[in-house]
Amino acid sequence: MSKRSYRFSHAIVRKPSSSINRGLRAVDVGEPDLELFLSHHQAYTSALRSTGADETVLEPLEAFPDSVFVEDAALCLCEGAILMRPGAPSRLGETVGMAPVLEGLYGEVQVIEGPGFVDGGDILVTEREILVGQSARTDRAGIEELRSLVSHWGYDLREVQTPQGVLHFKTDCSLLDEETILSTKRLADSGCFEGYRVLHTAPGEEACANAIRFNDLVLMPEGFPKTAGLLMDEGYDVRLIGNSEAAKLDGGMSCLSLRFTPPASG
Ligand code: CIR
Repeated sequence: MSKRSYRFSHAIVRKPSSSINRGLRAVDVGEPDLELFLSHHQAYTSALRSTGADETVLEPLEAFPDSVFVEDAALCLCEGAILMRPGAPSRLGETVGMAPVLEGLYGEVQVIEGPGFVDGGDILVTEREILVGQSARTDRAGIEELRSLVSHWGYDLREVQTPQGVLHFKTDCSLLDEETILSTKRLADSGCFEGYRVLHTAPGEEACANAIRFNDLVLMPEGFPKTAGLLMDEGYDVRLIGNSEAAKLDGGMSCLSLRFTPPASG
């Protein structure tokens, strides 16, 4: 098996900007501290780089307070990249800054043109399929447009439901390897992971479901010892990354990067 769903040669990240205090959030639990966010971001990018991956670090975009969450602007597969159409009006323009970066790595880039919307955070790519959660940000029209693009590359796309009140599908789950998903119980109970091995986040630790498998590492947010212990016991090489400031804006590990292996010709 190729392990293309978690073995990557590249990552793209964008530094948080000083406008981060205007970032979107479901519940206001206080302003994110830029200095602390930057130091967490540095720990995150070093962990990705430590696996041998090439990293593109983009400069902050003041006009887009949520642009540090680069994952929502694109879907990057081995065969090609697709610019998303983010469902929050304040984030729609983030794809403009991402287009030239992806064109540099992939050559031609596909685009979700609309009228539908898709946020990258609602897309979970596994070894066998692409799951896309309908959510407040991702609608059926967007999912259908995405389906038609990825089907040209031979991918099966399965529409699933992001739980009510949860920002993105991947807020509640992560891929750990070709057969294993880390998920909150509330999401797994929907039955969407039938056929996969599911590890549940520990009760009360639902906020750490958004982890990432990146090459040999699993990056997960600091402060969730029971779930971290479970993953270590299962043999995963876990790196704990401070996430308190991104969490104030409903962000976790996956949101902070695009992870992929572009075609050699890109
Ligand atoms: C937003 O509401 O769009 C940002 N504050 C958080 C985005 C998190 N992204 C993700 O889960 N992929």
